[in-house]
Amino acid sequence: MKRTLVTGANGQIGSDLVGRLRREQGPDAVVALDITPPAAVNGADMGHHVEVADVRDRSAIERIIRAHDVGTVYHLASLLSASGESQPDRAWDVNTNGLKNVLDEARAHELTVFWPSSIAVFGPDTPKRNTPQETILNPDTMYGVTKRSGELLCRYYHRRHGVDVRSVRFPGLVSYAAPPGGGTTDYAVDMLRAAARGVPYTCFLRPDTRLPMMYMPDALQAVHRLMDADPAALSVRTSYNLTAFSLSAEELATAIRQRIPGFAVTYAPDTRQQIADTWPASVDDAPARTDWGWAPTFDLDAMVDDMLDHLRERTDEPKRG
Ligand code: AKB
Repeated sequence: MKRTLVTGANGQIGSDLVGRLRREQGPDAVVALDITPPAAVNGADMGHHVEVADVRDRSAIERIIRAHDVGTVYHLASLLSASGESQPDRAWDVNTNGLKNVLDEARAHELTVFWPSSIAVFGPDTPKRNTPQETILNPDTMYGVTKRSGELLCRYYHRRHGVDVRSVRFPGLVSYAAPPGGGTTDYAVDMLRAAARGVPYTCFLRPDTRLPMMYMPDALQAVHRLMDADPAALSVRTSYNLTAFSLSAEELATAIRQRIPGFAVTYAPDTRQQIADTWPASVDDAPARTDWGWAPTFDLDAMVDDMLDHLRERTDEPKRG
């Protein structure tokens, strides 16, 4: 049996994706890799395999792929946009060389790869509304530069070496299992968490900052559909545009206030505002819909309801220890 390797397994997407893969394939089929050990319990108790390694270390990645007889890699390990601006050298190294290591291993071992790109590939000169699949791609951040370079690497390895690597340009992702860290769209999760705890929130973006967003169950659904698709149907081998809904910080605050009257939000934009200002307000994801049947199921209201339900459950949980 070929196993599935998830890098960046402790991160925002990884935490949810590992759970979904365990349910679909069985715990023994899943190998969760991260640069730090998982927080909760030791790997053996989780049932799936756990590896601690740095994606920049190709020999470690190769050893893990051989040891677990890996057939598919979900390569999620990455620094996000705000972290990338504070640590640009590390962002280049982890994001670009980490991806190249995985693609080289995919070529050597005939692996299928999923790799997330981002709306960060777009820049200040990209059309802001309904941003098309094929458009101007001049990112202003190191994160965006690594994602755009990564997209070109993916297409190169597919065309030149036949590597089956598939990718989507994720918008901001909202989820409750593991918090995001170091991103620009993190404010949405932070605001919902504050609301569920009953504390006021200071937003690091302006109230009118509108960005494309998606709830995690839809993100996982997209990954599943894309990885299941007939390779012949995939017309995009850089990365597919993808969106669910667009949202401003003020609109999120209003949606929360409809459920939690009196929830207080103040605005103190910081350097992340400059990043957000270079990203689109909405994205056209027609090729993903046509090629592999992408269709989101959560809109803003459904997402806010579900997030608050789950976050409140967690807040209500009796503290252990
Ligand atoms: C970030 O804000 O950096 C990420 C992204 C949009 O890729 N969430």
